[in-house]
Amino acid sequence: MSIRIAGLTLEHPVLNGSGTFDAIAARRAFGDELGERFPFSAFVSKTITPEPRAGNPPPRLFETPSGMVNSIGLPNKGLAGFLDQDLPELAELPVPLVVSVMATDREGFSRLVGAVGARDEVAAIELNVSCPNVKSGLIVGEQPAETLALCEALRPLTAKPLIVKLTPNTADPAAVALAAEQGGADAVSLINTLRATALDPATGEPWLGAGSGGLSGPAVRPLALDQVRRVAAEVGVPVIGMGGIESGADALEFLTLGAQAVAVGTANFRDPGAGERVRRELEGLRGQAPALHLN
Ligand code: RRO
Repeated sequence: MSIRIAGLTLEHPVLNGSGTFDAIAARRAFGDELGERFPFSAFVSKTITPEPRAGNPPPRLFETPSGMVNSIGLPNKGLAGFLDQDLPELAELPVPLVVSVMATDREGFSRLVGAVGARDEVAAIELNVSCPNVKSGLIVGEQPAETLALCEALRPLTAKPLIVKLTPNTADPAAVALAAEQGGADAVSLINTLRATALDPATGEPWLGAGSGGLSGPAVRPLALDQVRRVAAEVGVPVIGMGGIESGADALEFLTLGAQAVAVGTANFRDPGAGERVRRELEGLRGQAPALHLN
């Protein structure tokens, strides 16, 4: 049974977290098979910026108990490169396309939303106001007033649904979510990664080339669940919940606490079939028990 979220019709509630599944590489590897059995009900792109970026210096990943710290730093082709090279390929996916965008100022965000929102191939735009790995990446999403002002500025630029990706690195995520809703967001998604540091055990120096990064994976799931619960209790717009989901049972917990959809992120790196498995397991569990909402 399909669901409607923020103007999107989704065949099931499992999406991918931005930047955790390379659909273009997967298409090359799996060909038509991927088209026939795409694991997610919508595809969320890796975040793009107005200009190309090389990303952060290596190393960019550190494995932790039950998690991972990343400091990728938003490598991407920039707006023009994305529209020319990636969009035609992503448009062939059999599910709605959500393009994630981020800029360091309002003008950059406006350029992105104007250009991406003008493309028929794009179903919705996710505003990434929560990247921990670039200077200024978190300034907007940590503060309700900044989030409100950004959403109010961008809302008139497109009729496409706007999803605001929230950070857990803030005292009151529900206040930021409410600000996004007030500014015209159609949905919120959370959580992005938790600001984190890892040291090289051999030297005691920072392991990551950029010095610090963002923690994801099962280690963050209880915190993500709590933030989703708090946000879903406050906002009227749909909530897309994520943070360490590895199974259908994990996904069901987010739905139980008020999320309308979920995203699989870090699990995709270890198992490209994780999304498909989570969806299957979730379907099985939902067949067994009545829906329960505890927010
Ligand atoms: O590219 C990254 O380093 C990155 C991004 Br844009 C983000 O939103 N969250 C994250 O953990 N890493």
